[in-house]
Amino acid sequence: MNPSTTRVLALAALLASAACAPPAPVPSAAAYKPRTRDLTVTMVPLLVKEQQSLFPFLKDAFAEGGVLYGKEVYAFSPSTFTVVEGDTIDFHLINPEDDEHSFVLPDLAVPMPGGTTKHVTYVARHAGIFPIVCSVPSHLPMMSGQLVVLPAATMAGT
Ligand SMILES: [Cu+2]
Repeated sequence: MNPSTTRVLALAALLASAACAPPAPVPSAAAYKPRTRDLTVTMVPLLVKEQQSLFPFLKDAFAEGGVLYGKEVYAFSPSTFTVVEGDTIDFHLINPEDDEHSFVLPDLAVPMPGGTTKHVTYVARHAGIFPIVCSVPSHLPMMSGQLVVLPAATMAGT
């Protein structure tokens, strides 16, 4: 093999290896920057004793042996919140009626007497799905919700 042929083969081998080489690393997307999110939550009655004249079926439901005996149905509106790990949540809580409620998350318990509004700050430190409940026994298990905290790594570049 003459020197010129050797050089051509070496060059071809070099080009072939370059073509099969893994692509250059793409710079990773910018890390997620935690945000502050304003969330307003209103505590609302859905099926409560005051409605028995409006919905006659409630008399049986609330009576002893009825499907809602010892209970009333209230809700957080909205009841599911989605944020990202590291976000700060400014909860604006509103209880417009005369019944007492509470807003309970891991590491947070806010009593909500009737006719009150409260502003509380909560940092979503860990990814996961966390229950939100009202701790008044007659409101459980219906008055509940979820805080969904997405992993920050999945939100890079957003
Ligand atoms: Cu409640």
